Amino acid sequence: MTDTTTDGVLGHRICPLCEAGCGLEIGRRDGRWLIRGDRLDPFSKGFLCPKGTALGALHEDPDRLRSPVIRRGDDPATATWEPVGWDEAFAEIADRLTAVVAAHGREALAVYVGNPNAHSHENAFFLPGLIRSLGTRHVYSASTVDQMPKHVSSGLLFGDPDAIPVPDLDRTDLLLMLGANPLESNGSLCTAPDFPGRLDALRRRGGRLVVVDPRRTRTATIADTHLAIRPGTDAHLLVGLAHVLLRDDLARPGRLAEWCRDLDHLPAAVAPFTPEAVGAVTGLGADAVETLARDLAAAPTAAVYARIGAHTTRFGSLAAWATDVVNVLTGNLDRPGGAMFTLSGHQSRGSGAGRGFTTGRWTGRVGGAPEVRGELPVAHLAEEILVPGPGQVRALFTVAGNPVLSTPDSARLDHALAGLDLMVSVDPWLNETTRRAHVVLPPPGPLARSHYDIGLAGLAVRNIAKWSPALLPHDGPPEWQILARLTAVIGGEAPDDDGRGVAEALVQARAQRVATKLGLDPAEVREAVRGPARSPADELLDLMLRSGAWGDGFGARADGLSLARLEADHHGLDLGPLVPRLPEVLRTTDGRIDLLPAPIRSDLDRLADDLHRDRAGHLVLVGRRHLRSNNSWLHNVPVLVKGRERCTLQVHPDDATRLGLRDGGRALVRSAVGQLDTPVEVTDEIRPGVVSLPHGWGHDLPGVRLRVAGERPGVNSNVLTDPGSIDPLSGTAELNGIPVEVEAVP
Ligand SMILES: Nc1nc2c(c(=O)[nH]1)N[C@H]1C(S)=C(S)[C@@H](COP(=O)(O)OP(=O)(O)OC[C@H]3O[C@@H](n4cnc5c(=O)[nH]c(N)nc54)[C@H](O)[C@@H]3O)O[C@H]1N2
Ligand SMILES: Nc1nc2c(c(=O)[nH]1)N[C@H]1C(S)=C(S)[C@@H](COP(=O)(O)OP(=O)(O)OC[C@H]3O[C@@H](n4cnc5c(=O)[nH]c(N)nc54)[C@H](O)[C@@H]3O)O[C@H]1N2
Ligand code: SF4
Ligand SMILES: [Mo]
Repeated sequence: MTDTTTDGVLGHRICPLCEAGCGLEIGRRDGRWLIRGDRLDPFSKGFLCPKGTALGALHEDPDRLRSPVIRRGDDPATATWEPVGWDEAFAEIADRLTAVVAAHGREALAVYVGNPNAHSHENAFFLPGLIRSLGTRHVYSASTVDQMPKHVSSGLLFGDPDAIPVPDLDRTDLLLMLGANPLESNGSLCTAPDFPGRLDALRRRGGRLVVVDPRRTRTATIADTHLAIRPGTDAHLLVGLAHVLLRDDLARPGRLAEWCRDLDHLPAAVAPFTPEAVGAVTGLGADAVETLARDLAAAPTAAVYARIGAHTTRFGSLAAWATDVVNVLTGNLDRPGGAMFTLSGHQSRGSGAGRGFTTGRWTGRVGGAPEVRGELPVAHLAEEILVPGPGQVRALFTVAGNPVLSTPDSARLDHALAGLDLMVSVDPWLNETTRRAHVVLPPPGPLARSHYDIGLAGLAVRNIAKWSPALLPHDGPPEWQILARLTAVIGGEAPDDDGRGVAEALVQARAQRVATKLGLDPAEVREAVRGPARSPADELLDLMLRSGAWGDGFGARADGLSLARLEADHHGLDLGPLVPRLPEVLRTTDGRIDLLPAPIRSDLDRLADDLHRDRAGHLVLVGRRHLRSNNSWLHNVPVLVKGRERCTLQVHPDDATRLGLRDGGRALVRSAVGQLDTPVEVTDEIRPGVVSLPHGWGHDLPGVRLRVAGERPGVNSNVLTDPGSIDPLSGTAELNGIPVEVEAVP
């Protein structure tokens, strides 16, 4: 660990903020942070964005909590926060938890885990145990306001919800991108540092980019074709593309055919989705649909890629499914230049078959939504807290989440949180959500933890392995230990239990599995990953690396991968371009791709009905992202919020004229569940009939301790999202395409 008072390079750190995971070189000069892209990172090659350069400021944010706090007082406006020691914080949690469980049982406990967990191997390893220890079905996460439709589609198609094909950006000839704006977001479910540079390279080598987005985004501006689709109709469009490919005998699945079940039933299933019907509902016209299908069929290689705008809609799972069906029909699934399965350093090859994927093993108490991957829709959390009866939520644990800004009908959720008997938040800030907690447990800042992107390296456009060490020391416990201590307390251990027993049990259990897989002695495997200053999270990572597809197999392959190799080289390793993985990657029971799984088949009827729904006259709301934001939690860093107001309602000039709105004026936006008063930005970058607000704003709730964010709070767009409108297969909320009414505020 390093001294921050002298000038020079402190070391290298993988940026934990977005999915790109850029390598950063972090140093000090004249008492200031100097953060550059790491040119020796073989994957990000020196790229970074303004958020990465602000990592030092984020770490030093004076509002970031340095010790646990306990809330004294119920009204957030007047409550005070008492800094306490860790033992005292856990004692408070244990007392309240004992009371809740005694009175209401474990079904009254709930957990919500947010987005930054996906960027932490500590949390990835320790959260499952914490969730198990709760012994509840009330498990919620940001996945049901995000990528759950893709897990469902991959689960149904390939038998593995984590087998998500990524577009082979660096080799494709045609990229069809729907509902994504990587020039702001840097990509999602497609780990690709310098996404902009990779798109530029695609075009320079003669490839084409087609962007489908109701807004002329920065990404749309560099595209060859921009199709300004009507929100919520990507599934219709994609199924329409499948229709044309099949109708005109353009489908060339090639070697994929032998692995696919139900290829011959597809034409009937997609029959209603004629170019005429789809052209009308999407607003793109039949010719655009026909042309796009032909272009996909004609391209030497092509990849269809869909994200937030296509997934967080009422037909999110169908859109996710149809994406890969088109990739199959054009023969592009699992081939270079198409959509491929990553095999990064920590991943293992499969056996080609498995237990398959099911949902609905239980259903939600209110709303009746099916369980998906052990989770219920976060859109239903407020009602689960508010509606009395057996199983009513009385205690909530949040880990790295801000659902009061990020999930539907958030004003109601905020109100619901106020009535809990216990709320514990593992979070570094007192924000809109954590201000409702009784106890807040802060993890170390971003520069004081080691990093390996377990989830996101597995979605990279090259096979990679990158680990970076903690650069700065930290006074309190690391986050793995906070989670382990919570697990222990929830499991009935004494509040001063240090969590090391929980951690050791995890390491031993994994060592046992690895030993069984490799035919080794469990005790020797466990000892082999021990390091003098290694955390249990890093030991668990080493177990994965050494037993994975690239691993040294604990001595079996001299040049194989281990954490020691990554510890010796903080720039990371490039393991080469993606390689075909069929059929090994499949985990369906019969080892085939299930092209028309039953849940999809019946949901297609709902989609067909929607082709003819009357949409006239309705304004709809969509979201957007900005390069300098990261969901709700970077608005307290001065360099990231300076400049023009960003939380504005974008309106097309035609709509503005009709509604009497003017640029810089204000509008009242109403949905089925809420209303907002927001500044207006008139711009022809948006499709007529569509308005857009970014999410993650609204920092002016009483009791929020974010001094910089509070100066320009913006409004919370999720006050408008309707928890009653979800994608039924995945439980994912409709965040895009929400019907609204807009009027001028005089
Ligand atoms: N309307 C609308 N709503 C959306 C979206 C949209 O496009 N439109 N997008 C959705 C998407 S894709 C997502 S992922 C969700 C995000 O939803 P959430 O995950 O609920 O929200 P975030 O804003 O990411 O909040 C992250 C929280 O983690 C805390 N945090 C930061 N670093 C750490 C850490 O190292 N450890 C811990 N324990 N905590 C940390 C922050 O202080 C913050 O409280 O929002 C969703 N909501
Ligand atoms: N700078 C920055 N980067 C981020 C984040 C951030 O908040 N800020 N968040 C991170 C997270 S958690 C995620 S999940 C990713 C998300 O990354 P992306 O998926 O790229 O998300 P967005 O940038 O919101 O782009 C979604 C686009 O969908 C469009 N859209 C809205 N409705 C529809 C529709 O019905 N159909 C179609 N085709 N398009 C539609 C919107 O206009 C918008 O341009 O970004 C990550 N990176
Ligand atoms: S693109 Fe993402 S990972 Fe790279 S520096 Fe910016 S925030 Fe960090
Ligand atoms: Mo996300």
